Amino acid sequence: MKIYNQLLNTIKEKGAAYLILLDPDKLSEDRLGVFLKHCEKSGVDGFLVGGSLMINGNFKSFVEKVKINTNLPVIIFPGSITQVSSFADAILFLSVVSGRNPEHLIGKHVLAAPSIKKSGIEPISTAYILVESGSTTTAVYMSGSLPIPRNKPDIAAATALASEYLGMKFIYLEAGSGADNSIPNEMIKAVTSQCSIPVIVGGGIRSPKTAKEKVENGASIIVTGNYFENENNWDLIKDFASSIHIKLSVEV
Ligand code: 1GP
Repeated sequence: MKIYNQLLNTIKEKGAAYLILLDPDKLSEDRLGVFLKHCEKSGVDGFLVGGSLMINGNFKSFVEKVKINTNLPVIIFPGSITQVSSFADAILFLSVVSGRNPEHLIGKHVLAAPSIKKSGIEPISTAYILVESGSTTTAVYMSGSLPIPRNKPDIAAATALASEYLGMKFIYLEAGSGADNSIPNEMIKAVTSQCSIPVIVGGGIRSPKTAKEKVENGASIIVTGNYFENENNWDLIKDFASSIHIKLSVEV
């Protein structure tokens, strides 16, 4: 089954899906296998792999190692056009629709499309919406674009709706990795009340309670990254997963 359909099924069955972002620059390959197994046992639904920079990590060997160590979907969340690998199952084909930088709206995509085709992985077109979250995030800086002000849910909703009309399959509301503040609940509500495609929410989510609030306001997929780069927090993965899987917790 295609990864996109698999995610839609998970959302339908569990109320929302939980993805963990693995940044090759920040996670040591030595502990990767242990971490992935722990995530699987804790109820995680899949992994995003990517990073804004690739300073220490080796992207291709990292993706291969992830794929060898898990049966869950492995989806590239590219920080640059070099982050393509046939070992992954799919790639979020991101267009930074919150900005007006043509390179991140279509330019990089033209360069990346042939290598994605060659790799055989599934591209999932995703409207990437950067939202102001306190201080300048790496995603905002690297994209050379302005984020949507966090007190302007209507702009986010109109942007998301336009993206749906353009044929995008997911909306990704991004506060940025390690953001001071996560995406405001009112903004998630405004976007999900306008759109019929699933909305991914990530950036600055550091507690199961916050994750649950995002789902209650309409998010279909929650992404966390930063928080579990600290091994001391691993015990909480299960709590995050059960807070996000709102349908399962209702039935228990
Ligand atoms: C970043 O949305 C993801 O692209 C995850 O953010 O690392 O803050 O959890 P965090």
